[in-house]
Amino acid sequence: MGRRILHMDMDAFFAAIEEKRRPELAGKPIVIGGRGDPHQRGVVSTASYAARKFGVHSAMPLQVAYRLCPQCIFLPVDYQEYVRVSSVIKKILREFSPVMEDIGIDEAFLDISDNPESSEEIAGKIKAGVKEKTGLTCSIGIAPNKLLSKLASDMEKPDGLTILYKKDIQDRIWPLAARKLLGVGPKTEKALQELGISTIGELALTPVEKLVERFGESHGYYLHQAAWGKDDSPLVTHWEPKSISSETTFQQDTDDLKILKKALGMLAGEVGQRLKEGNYKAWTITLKVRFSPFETHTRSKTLSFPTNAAPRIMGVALSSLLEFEGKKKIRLLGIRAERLEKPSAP
Ligand code: TTP
Ligand code: MG
Repeated sequence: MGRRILHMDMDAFFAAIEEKRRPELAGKPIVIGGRGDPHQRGVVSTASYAARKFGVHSAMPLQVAYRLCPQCIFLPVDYQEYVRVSSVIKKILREFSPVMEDIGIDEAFLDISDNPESSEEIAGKIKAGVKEKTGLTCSIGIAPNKLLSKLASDMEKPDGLTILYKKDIQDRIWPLAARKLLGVGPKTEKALQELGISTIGELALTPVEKLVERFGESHGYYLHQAAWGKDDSPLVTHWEPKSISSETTFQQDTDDLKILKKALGMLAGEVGQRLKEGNYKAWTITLKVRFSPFETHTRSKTLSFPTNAAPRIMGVALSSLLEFEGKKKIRLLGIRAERLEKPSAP
């Protein structure tokens, strides 16, 4: 049957979770961002569809959102809860294929090529499972590759299901704005507009030489291929971490060295343990210190040989801590192991 890639993206994710746990908010214009106070600094994480009607959108300053929609309900970000819901959803997806690329808190690609059920059946079961376990709706796109499936999941939001085949490219993809393509950000969009290109169809019909001249070999060629719906990139199912870290916030801000040392010891133990589990050693140990209320500093030290030993991590972090002149009380401590390497087996 060929390759079948499914892309799932939750609808108004953070806002939908808040609506679900506070039924009195259902259908109301709600905005999630920062500490939930539109008079403080911070940006909009997301807005419910009712709030989007007022022009409120992600990444907009909260104060601007308030000007557009003073009657909107502003709520703080509860990241912990959203991560919990996210993992419930990812677990449901994995029941339909072991090959999943996790690309964000509320979206993922799933390779369903080897699943014997029809695309409609799989999508229907995923939607029902997500609804049952979380009460939320998602939008799903299914297509022969990642590029098209991501476009598809966005086409009938919210609670959408779009199945695209190669033959649909001219009718359904070409009318879309070029910026909808993966890899076309604001900069590329502007450059395309200068070339008189605003839709994916116009991009497809532009000679590839012209694109290569403007964007260079690799990006120019990519844009041409993408506009024709071509993409054979594999799902990335395993990421090597760039760093391993752990942090802790004190119940009460403190400058008591005994308490601080104990916390560092625990953090170093945890980071060391996780390094060992992944068979990593780290060249750089970074200490993070937050003084009350929001003043954060980091201090990195690079070692002469890499380590995953908790006592050594603790020693480096402690020497960094002692470099801070002890005056202010500390709210949070963190240790991050960076520049990881996998020592080859002996
Ligand atoms: P999106 O999937 O981009 O948005 P959404 O799920 O809120 O709405 P849609 O129905 O259009 O998919 O992002 C998922 C979550 O990620 C979103 O609920 C909040 C968070 N987020 C931010 O914190 N900042 C941002 O700039 C964006 C785009 C998202
Ligand atoms: Mg979403």
